[in-house]
Amino acid sequence: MIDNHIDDEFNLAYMRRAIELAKKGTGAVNPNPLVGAVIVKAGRIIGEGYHVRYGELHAERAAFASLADPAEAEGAVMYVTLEPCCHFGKQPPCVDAIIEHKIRKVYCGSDDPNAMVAGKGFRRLRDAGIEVYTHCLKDECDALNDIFFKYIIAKKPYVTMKYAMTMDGRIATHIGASKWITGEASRAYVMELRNRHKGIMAGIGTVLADDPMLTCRIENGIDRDTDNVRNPIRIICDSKLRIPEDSNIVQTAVEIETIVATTPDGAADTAKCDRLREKSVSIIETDSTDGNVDLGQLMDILGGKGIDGILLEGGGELNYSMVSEGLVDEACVFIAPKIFGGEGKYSPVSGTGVDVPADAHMFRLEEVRRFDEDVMLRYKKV
Ligand code: AOF
Ligand code: ZN
Repeated sequence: MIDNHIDDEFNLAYMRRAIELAKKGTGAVNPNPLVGAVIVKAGRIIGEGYHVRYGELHAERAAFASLADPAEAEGAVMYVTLEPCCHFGKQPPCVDAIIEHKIRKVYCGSDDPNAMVAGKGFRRLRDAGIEVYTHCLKDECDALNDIFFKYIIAKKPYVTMKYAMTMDGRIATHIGASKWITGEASRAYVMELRNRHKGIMAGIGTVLADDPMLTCRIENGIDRDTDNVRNPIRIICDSKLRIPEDSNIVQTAVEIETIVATTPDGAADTAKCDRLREKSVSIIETDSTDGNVDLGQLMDILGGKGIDGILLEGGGELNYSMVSEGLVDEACVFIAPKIFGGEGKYSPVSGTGVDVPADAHMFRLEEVRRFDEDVMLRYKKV
């Protein structure tokens, strides 16, 4: 049950503003959450802020820092998209700042599942006599932090599988040509997805076929005020260490963090490993039972390195392996209004496949969005 006054149009408008602010941290706060905060007094916004960059001020303290005079906060109302923290991390507890500034009332969106916070933030505020209302625009606030919510509990990356296909489900023509399937608007959105995820993952097949860069090329269409646009860490699954030393990815590894994940078999070529390392490529070796990289183990290792989200832009084999091992949390499927035909070799998800429909890997439809003549369907794992 939502309290009536949470639904008050002014409250919703202030929380929407806090959500807009939170989004400005996209690409720069990981593995922390996106958080925005607004301070309101006498029907006027007197301060606002957001978590700008990992390790820096939290949204609430950024909002206090924006006040013309800190004393103005006395008796004001704060709108914050996430439960305020109550622990010492890289930053001191936000609840202390809220109490010290004599805020009268706090509206929050999401609960913070971080075990250090998880309800204790709300309790500290209430114990200090502050009125606290939770779950104001909860769904919208929660949608900011799918990545954080998984990572803070599981310590494994949230994986978004992305692919673009034709109406007949092809990711390339029968001779393997794939540039381009979708239009510019879809491709621009993919750059936003690359910005949102700390890592981007592809298979060696994609590297050999397309020699991609896997960088984030955002020119417009995104708020660049904060200069937050950065390239994701590139992760290439390469069981046999076939990656060409003159590939675009290896050649640019000095500037853009690059990881090659391989097996004991691939790592046996120690001379190649050394040459790749000299070119700044990091090599992760996982166990292997079937000749392939152990993807579950790889996710644990990447999580341990603080990689909280991965955009999976695999070919069919890698996509299927990730899906069948239950490692895909979300799928963004772009469909272009064209038909390629052909034998069906170029499928977005291939592998062995299931035998009967009852064994299908199930997802729930979350969003249907149009990008000019393309559509994007967004699904979450059930
Ligand atoms: C907030 N407001 O803006 C953020 C919060 O190491 P630290 O100090 O940056 O703490 C990170 C944790 O604090 C993070 O895991 C999450 O629980 C919370 N993030 N909390 O009140 C913010 N970014
Ligand atoms: Zn905080």
